[in-house]
Amino acid sequence: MKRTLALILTCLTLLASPAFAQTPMPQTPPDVLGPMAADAQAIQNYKSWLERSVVDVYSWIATQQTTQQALQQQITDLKTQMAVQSQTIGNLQSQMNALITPATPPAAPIHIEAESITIPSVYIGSTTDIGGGAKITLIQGTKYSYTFSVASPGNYIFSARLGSDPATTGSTSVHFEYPAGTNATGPITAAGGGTWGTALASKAVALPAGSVTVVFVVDSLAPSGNSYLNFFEGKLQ
Ligand SMILES: [Ca+2]
Repeated sequence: MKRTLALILTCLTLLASPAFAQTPMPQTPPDVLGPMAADAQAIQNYKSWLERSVVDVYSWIATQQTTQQALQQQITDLKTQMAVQSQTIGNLQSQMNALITPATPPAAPIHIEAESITIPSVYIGSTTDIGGGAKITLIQGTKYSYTFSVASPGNYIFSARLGSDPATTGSTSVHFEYPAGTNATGPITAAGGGTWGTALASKAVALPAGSVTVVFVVDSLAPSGNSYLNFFEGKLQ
């Protein structure tokens, strides 16, 4: 407190001194901040611009994130649709394949040439019937035994390719036994008169896969000439 009072007295004494009274007082204080005002305003403007820019950048980022999420959702939806479409195409392809390609190809028919027999001894002659090759001359009451391999088991309809001399009349009747001793087909009949024809059995024969022996039996022959067998076949039902 004493020091403050002493400072005040010193100042009053100085103001009252003749030297101080002779010193002219400046009318206005020097403007030391004026030249910096423009720079300060420029800095303030720059700061405001930076702040707006930061806000704009954040807003742009938020917009981009929203757009990215929407695009991501669209991609997910498209993938789901593609999976459904792919499944549909797969199903249609399977249906088309099933229509184009049978699940199981039809079994090849059994085809046995008559002249391939070894027992009993038969008379073999050439023929101009389909397939060319040879035929055997049939003898009434004879049983011709054929052993062959069956690839596909099932019920087979047998047929016999029968022919005769032109002078024959009436008809020829045969049947197949399987197993031996059992009439498996019923009568198979062909007309005489010199023509060749394929006579079908009316009853199917159940054959297993593997080696089987079928007996061809001549029940009756057309009179007045020879009758022949070119081949016989079995077709899977
Ligand atoms: Ca033949």
